[in-house]
Amino acid sequence: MQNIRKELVELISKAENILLTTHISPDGDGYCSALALQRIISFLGKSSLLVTDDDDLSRYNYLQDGKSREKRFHELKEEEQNFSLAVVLDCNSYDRLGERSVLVEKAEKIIVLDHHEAENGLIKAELSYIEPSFACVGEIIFSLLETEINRMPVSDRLFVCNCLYTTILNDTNNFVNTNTDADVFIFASKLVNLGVKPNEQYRYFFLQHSAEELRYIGETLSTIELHYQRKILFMYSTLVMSKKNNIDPESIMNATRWVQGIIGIEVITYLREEKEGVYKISLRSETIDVNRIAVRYGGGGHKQAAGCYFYGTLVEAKDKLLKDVINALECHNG
Ligand SMILES: [Mn+2]
Repeated sequence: MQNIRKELVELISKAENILLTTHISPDGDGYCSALALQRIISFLGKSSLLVTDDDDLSRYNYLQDGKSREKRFHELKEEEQNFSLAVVLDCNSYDRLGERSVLVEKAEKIIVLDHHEAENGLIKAELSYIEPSFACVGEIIFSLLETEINRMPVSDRLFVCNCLYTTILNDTNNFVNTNTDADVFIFASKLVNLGVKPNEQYRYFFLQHSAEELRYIGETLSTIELHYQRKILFMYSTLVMSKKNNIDPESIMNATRWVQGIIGIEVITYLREEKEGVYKISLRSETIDVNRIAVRYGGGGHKQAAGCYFYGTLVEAKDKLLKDVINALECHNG
């Protein structure tokens, strides 16, 4: 860890211009750890640019204080696409960078900080720290740069800590996912010591629903089906549902959060229509390794939460997926 820290600080201090980026459909871990790292990097005297796709990230606006430097990939002019250092967070695979993979490929040096299982298309990097034992990438950043964070001016430090706390909220689902361990609580308590107010951060992150969002979720929940002796929950959202409720599904939390804890359910399978013939699949399970299923579809994630895309009809997606999930459950049960 000490060596990683040294290398990290050295690579940053030698870099001319730094790219920060994360996986497609950025989440509260990838995006907020990038916001935090950017502020730490600027404390180290370097500027960096956080580049994302066109996703609606407005649900994170409450964190912002106007000092972050961000651009959308399509806004970058040709001459703005060269970086001396690319830092990839919460992602270890070119496949999950989407179009932004060209930026990383072109960068002179690359750092990867991640906690996912190593995926297809692994990014070759000068410094690659992929450690699935961390609950979130925010925890990796804090472990590596705690000294710097403690030295930062109060307002910047609070910004960093709120962003890092959000990475915990996102990846542990407010300390309930199985990745919640003693280290997460120690990390969180340090952030609270530095001024984070857990009640506020929880409210901002989890409770900002519009009535339309809940109506959309309600319509999604009304599609729930149970399969395989009620062990598999299947549900879906359609474009009609999101249009009718004026919802951008990317801008709200994944609907699977509303069906966790249903008695007897071992696997949650959620399909969301992205455009005609394209479905985004979310898999959740505490019994089987759903990452192994997602990888087969070109996706990935964690053992207990993973995602991928399916090209075809809803019926085809459902048939194929249920077969794969049932297979995995049968293997698991021997
Ligand atoms: Mn993560």
